[in-house]
Amino acid sequence: MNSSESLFQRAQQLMPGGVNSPVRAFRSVGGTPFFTKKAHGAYLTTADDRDLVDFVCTWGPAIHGHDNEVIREAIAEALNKGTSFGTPNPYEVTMAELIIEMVPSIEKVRMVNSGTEATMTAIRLARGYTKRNKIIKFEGCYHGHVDSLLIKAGSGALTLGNPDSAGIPESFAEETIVLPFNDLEALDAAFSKYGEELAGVILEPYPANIGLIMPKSGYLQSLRDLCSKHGSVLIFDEVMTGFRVSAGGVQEKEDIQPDLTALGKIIGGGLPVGAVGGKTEIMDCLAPLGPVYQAGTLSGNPLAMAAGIAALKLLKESDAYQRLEKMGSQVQEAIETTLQEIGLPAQIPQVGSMFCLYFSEDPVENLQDATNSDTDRFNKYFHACLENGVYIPPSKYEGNFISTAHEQEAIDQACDVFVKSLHDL
Ligand code: KE4
Repeated sequence: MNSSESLFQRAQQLMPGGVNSPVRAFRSVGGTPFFTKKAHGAYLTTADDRDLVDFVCTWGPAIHGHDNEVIREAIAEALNKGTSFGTPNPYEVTMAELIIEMVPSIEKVRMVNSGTEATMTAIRLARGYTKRNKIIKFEGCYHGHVDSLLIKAGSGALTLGNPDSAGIPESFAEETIVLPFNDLEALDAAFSKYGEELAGVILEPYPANIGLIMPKSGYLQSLRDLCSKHGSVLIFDEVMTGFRVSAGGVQEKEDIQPDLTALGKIIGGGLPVGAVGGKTEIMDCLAPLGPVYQAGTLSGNPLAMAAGIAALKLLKESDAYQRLEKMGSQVQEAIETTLQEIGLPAQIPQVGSMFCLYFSEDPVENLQDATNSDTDRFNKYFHACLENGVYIPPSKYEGNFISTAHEQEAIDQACDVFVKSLHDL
């Protein structure tokens, strides 16, 4: 009675779409979503007692795999002292010190409870600090379900075909300018037209809610220069890429200093968390110091802080990124070789432990290219992988994640399945 099928039947009577987050519903790939009853290392165990190699990693947080012993013990130790105090606590100080040490541009940080809260706060800070209203975002970038950012958004919004959510007043949308990513002309034109009205620009520096798209050479630097020239706040949404592509995120890899950074996922070790950080002069606009209000009952709660501190220390003290890059390259090469063998046109961008697969003849450089990639073929590939014991994200617009726990058995097993699934297409 507790099969995924029966659980989903019950769930659909109780929760909209039977889920607590839309992308989990398998609406674009079709079929009934499996329920997970436990997870360990690189594997999920479903309610139907199937063990699956997991390339979703709970959408990014599980960079050390599931049920990591060090993180579990850190949570257990914190749990012995209580769950939430609603007062400052020592864990928050340690977490703030770690984030400031590891992320190049962050001088001060505010903990929140989700990536959405982090980007929402960053937008409000940019507007409060500059006393301007307009924001630039990019087609397909997803920054959580923030009213002024759910416009031509990616991830689940795109998967379900409603990148512009209902319920957002025109007056909000008018303050958001949406540009194609990687298009320097469009960027120049927007700054020429709106320059002094622009409070800020927010982007995923490596957009991974439309698959995985790399910025063209010089694009991020041009964006940095334009923001500096016009006094607009440059916001890197590194909720996904932070601590994922390197210890200091994209901003460390590309040596670009944003003014504000949104973080989440990995810094909670699997518990609810987000953070916004950046230049002191901007961050000090936040209450109780400044006029930009922001608050949260469970912000900085000791359990999420303890889990996140353990996760970050594991990254800091190990050669995790070299190991993750090695596995990412192994997957990329296995798929690339197979695509050439069978003459199947597809693109497989990969950076470190992030990759995706577009069934597209041409390189994918923006939302339009990603949308044009073959959805039916992706969906067949998704189900072939799942039938063979590998769970990749249930949407062509989502990125895949590898954890250090995938070494070496799970990654070898998965590569065999990827190759077989491509041959079966
Ligand atoms: P949360 O509010 O879901 O913690 O974070 C929102 C967010 C912000 N910025 C970026 C770059 C993100 O990728 C996300 C959330 N990512 C999606 C997956 N692409 C979360 C999965 C889901 O929505 O269920």
